[in-house]
Amino acid sequence: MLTIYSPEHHRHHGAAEFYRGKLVPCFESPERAEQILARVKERGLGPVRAPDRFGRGPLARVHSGDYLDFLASAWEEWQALGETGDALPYAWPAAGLRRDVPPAHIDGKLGFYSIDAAVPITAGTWDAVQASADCALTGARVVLEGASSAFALCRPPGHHAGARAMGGFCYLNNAAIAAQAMRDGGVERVAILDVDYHHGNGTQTIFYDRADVFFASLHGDPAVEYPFFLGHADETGAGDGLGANLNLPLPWGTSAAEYLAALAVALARIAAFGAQALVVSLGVDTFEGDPISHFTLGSDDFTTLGRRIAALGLPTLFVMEGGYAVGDIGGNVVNVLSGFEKP
Ligand code: 6XA
Ligand code: ZN
Repeated sequence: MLTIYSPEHHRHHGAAEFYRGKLVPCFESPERAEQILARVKERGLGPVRAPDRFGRGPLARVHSGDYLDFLASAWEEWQALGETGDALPYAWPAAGLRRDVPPAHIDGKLGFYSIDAAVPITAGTWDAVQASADCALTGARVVLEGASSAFALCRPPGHHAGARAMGGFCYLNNAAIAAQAMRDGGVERVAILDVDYHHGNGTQTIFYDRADVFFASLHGDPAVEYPFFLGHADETGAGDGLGANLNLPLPWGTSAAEYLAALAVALARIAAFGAQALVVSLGVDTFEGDPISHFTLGSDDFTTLGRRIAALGLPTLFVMEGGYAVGDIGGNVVNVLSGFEKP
């Protein structure tokens, strides 16, 4: 399987995120991508190539123009304040406040365009997130050209980013951008399967009222888990998209057997939808050793996960999302991908 990787990800390296009352070192680190790349090479998964450049066009198919402008200029506006650290939001237009008047000051913009404070913006963030989206778009192109699968080693991740909001380490929604590119490339029905531990709130909202992109997610129950405010089982789509959204929230402590049973439900729905191509939001923070998550999958279970996904028989693009057990992340990711290739 081809891996698409860009070293530009190093240009995004947040110092800290706000978590449980403290600024803590970012769980989402450059080392994650390097560990995955090292295991991809060591285990001979296949060739590794750099992404093509796609520019703003395919990003704007998913994200609003004002949001892209914000991301492009945020660092410069932040620097104009004379600050030396990363830009981080601290005030949000929550219930009762106005969203109809976009703020002019960068502090206001940071909150206006985010859902939380786990999104540091550094000098190289905009370049890194564009390269990350280019990895996903290159993967979509390769699959459109006939490859049976590809792995976009995206960093930063994307599934929490909505059309107009960053959040949870995510800035551009790589999986959504790739799925939209597949649609624009002529695939009539695309499914996105999100196996990250966290609900892909951004991806869900982007496609919520659409019948052409099916979204299925297995994740920690939002009653007790980030992102808390989306991802419940009764969210089934709206308008034309009614029935094209499937959430399978699972409790803390979910075992591999329970997880794989839920996966079977998601795969059956994707098959019934008649998907012609699949995008997998591949997070491995379902791992038992993950420092911020509460499922108990072992490394071998990721091979099974890959095999089960392969049984759908669809052209498949894997897009990297979360996973923070840095010593195991690469092995777990390659287990999924090699399980997919050798079912
Ligand atoms: C914010 C937690 C963000 C979760 C990131 C993640 N404190 N998403 O792994 O998939
Ligand atoms: Zn996650």
